Amino acid sequence: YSTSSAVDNPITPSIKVDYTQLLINGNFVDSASGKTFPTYDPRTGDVIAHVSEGDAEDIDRAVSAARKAFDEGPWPRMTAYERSEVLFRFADLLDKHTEELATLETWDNGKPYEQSAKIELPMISRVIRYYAGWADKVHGLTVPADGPYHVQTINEPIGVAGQIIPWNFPLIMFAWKVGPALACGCTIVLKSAEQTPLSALLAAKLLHEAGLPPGVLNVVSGFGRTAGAALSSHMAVDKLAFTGSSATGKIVLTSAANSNLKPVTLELGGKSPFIVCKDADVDKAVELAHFALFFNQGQCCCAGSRTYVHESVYDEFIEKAKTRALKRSVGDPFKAGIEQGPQIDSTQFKKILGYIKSGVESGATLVTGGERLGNKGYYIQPTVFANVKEDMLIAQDEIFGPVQSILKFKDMDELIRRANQTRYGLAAGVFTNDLDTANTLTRALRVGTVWINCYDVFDASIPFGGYKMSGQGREKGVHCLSNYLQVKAVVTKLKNPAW
Ligand code: TXE
Repeated sequence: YSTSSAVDNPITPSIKVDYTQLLINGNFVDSASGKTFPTYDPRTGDVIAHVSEGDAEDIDRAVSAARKAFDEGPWPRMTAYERSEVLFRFADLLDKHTEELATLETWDNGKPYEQSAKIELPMISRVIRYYAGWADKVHGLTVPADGPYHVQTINEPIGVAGQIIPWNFPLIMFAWKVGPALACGCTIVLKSAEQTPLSALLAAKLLHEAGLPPGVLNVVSGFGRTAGAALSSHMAVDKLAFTGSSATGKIVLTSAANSNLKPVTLELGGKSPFIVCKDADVDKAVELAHFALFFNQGQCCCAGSRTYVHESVYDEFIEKAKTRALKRSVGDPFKAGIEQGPQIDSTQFKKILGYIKSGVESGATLVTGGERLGNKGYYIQPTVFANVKEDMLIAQDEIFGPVQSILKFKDMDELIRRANQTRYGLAAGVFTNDLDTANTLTRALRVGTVWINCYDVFDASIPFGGYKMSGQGREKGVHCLSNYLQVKAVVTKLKNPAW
């Protein structure tokens, strides 16, 4: 690997952390208990800052603020255009503060700074602008019902939205959740992930600077079992949106049902196939398959984590995948040219090393990697396994790390059966120039997104979500709006039906 010596000599970030308290009703406040928790730098395991730790009482305070801001306004009663103006101003502020936001994101999460600043921040302001544009285009229908009635539908905001987000893309998850909810006129209590609480606080501060009234967005940092559980079971929350593991997805769905039956959208784990067909240009396929798996340290719900390669190009592919993994530049994410930083924390780090061990023990061939890198922090060598079979744990479970599992296939029917042989159904990649192969696979794969000759294309307008245990509902695009709306039918009797 072209590792950087900076793995053991981390660069000091150029900013200081300004916001560590909870954001409730437009003010930064301590948690009711006064407790704080540390957030760590994944490059070293050192503490970056102590952050206010919200639990049930703080969620209660935040929900009351959001409830009042919804029930008494002004947010849901402002004109849709006024709401869109706030979001447009917020997007401008995101652009203006890119350096600060990207620095916090990299510091707290470990992802390469160039990725935070040049890929993610522009995506984030783009998503906000996309939903800003929708605010005044959410409208109902006129319905041609039988009888002497004039019938219309009105789309109304659903109310107070509870939103629980993970640590792998803290700001992107913030934008995907907050953008559509605000455009629809909802108010929000957002719980960030305990590993990465920092960037959401700064983003929420900027949203207030853009003109968001107090109480419309409340941000509570804290843990899942306390703050997250209190939010998902709260009786005054009207809707819950969750992104995280399938195991926790089941828990939040259950507590939503057991409390007030609030509707839930879930964006959960995946084990997505990336399929390299026999006609593929092997060099290009290797590069795309590498990106599909290793991007963001492999910590993507839609990572192409089962690389299926046709037997006719399999040996060549393995050799080249190895060469590419060896070339991957791993090091301090603040250094220029770094492709891979550390994993998020020691739990994930140990989980990934455990899966690598299990891969070796179950008989897969370790082609390269397999060890930690450096002596500090949570860096892992880019790892490639060949001869992987579906019944191995590494082909079934979400590893969420830089571990590529390569499987060999022969014919299409067999491939389709095997690619669908998973409890997940988030995404798939297909690499081919054959139209019929691409169309057949697109129709046969039970997944929410098929990327053909591309991967991880996340335009704001494209719906994203999973089949099977990868989730329920869709985010982004027009499809996400319905998550935050209620439909009211209005039936008016006509005195003179002739008109
Ligand atoms: O996830 P959790 P974790 C997968 C990935 C990873 C594994 C575990 O495989 O290795 O999940 O990661 C909150 N009630 N993904 O433990 O627990 C929690 O505080 C309410 C895939 O981080 O799902 C955090 O805010 N909330 C994924 C959020 O849920 C609870 C991204 C996610 O944490 C809660 C992240 C509870 N009882 C991990 N328990 C993706 N789809 O992209 C936890 N939380």
